[in-house]
Amino acid sequence: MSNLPKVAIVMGSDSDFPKLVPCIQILKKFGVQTEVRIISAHRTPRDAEQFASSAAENGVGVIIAAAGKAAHLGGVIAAYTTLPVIGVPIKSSTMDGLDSLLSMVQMPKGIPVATVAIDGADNAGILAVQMLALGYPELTEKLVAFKRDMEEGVREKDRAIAQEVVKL
Ligand code: RP5
Repeated sequence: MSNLPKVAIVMGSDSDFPKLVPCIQILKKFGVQTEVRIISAHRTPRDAEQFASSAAENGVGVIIAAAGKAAHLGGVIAAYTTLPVIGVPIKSSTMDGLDSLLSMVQMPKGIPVATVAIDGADNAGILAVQMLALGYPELTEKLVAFKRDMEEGVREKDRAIAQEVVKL
């Protein structure tokens, strides 16, 4: 999968990083290369423009943008690229992340940001793999195996809970 595009993970602040670890782990599990950056839409807006407008030519296939509070990072990045942008609203100290969620999900028409759940970094990683898989069948095979493992995990829990109920 040497020519597989990278997934860029951009966060507004280093304080967002712990929430993004599951996303990086998922992408690694699928063998997808990542580029992880801290770029702020309001503190380093020129870097946001520079990064987004050159991402495609730098081998990026999907961009994941994570930010909290007035979370316009995904929207600003999406304005400067035709690559798909997935937004991860980060739960900040106030409003439980609803502020971040609405800032991302309520993008005006023309500039979509495919927003996952508040702190839903793992789903952002899976969605990015699904997007790349459209052009890379080897990723589809891995996604099929991933879903099969998940199914097996739930069935195992189903069997285990039946044992617990018997003991009641
Ligand atoms: C946003 O503001 C960042 O994405 C972060 O979630 C939030 C707080 O940033 P810091 O004040 O911790 O740098 O831009």
